Amino acid sequence: MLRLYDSLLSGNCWKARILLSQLNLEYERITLDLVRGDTQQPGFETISRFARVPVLVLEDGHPIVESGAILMHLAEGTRFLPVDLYERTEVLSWLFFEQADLQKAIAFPRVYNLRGQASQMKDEIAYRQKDGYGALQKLENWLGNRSWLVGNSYTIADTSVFAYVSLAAEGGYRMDRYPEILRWLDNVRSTEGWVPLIEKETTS
Ligand SMILES: N[C@@H](CCC(=O)N[C@@H](CS)C(=O)NCC(=O)O)C(=O)O
Repeated sequence: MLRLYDSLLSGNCWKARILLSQLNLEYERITLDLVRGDTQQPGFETISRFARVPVLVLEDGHPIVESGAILMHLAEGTRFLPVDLYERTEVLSWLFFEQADLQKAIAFPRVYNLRGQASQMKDEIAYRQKDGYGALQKLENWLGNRSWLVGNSYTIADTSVFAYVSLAAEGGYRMDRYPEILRWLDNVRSTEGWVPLIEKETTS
């Protein structure tokens, strides 16, 4: 069975869980505690060479690190990754843009807020947000009247960019500035098999 090493609040790990759910794939979930330092434990680097989550371990034992690589691997041959070379390349463009321009710009302020370090880290937060607002405006402009980032259907470009952008308010970002982004976030939330960051326990 597939095995996913993740952590509870990580947007990068959430991307993998959304796609695994949308593909209806069963997997074993091992949730690490980052604050306790689980990724730094001896031996974990044999699973994750970068000592980070997410890691997807395939049925043959090969580990895949980096959320974008996990999405690419899982989406191959499915409707979530186009066959057309130009559209596949466009998907990659969004995966790279997300990592370079959006992910840290949102994740760092969010982590400082969640850990109650906002006032201590206010200069760092302002620096990150300056970059983040620039990237969000580019995303807003692109979305214009589009429903999806690439072509006419939902792809892993949307999954990838969705995760942190949907968490940006937790990083102190004023998301009411971006009506097109808010509309597109709802589109992604409406896709079949989408799962929230934290799945509530069901009571029956
Ligand atoms: N570029 C990586 C980033 C992964 C990453 O930053 N993971 C964080 C959690 S979101 C982590 O594991 N940090 C290690 C730690 O805090 O100990 C990806 O997209 O998978």
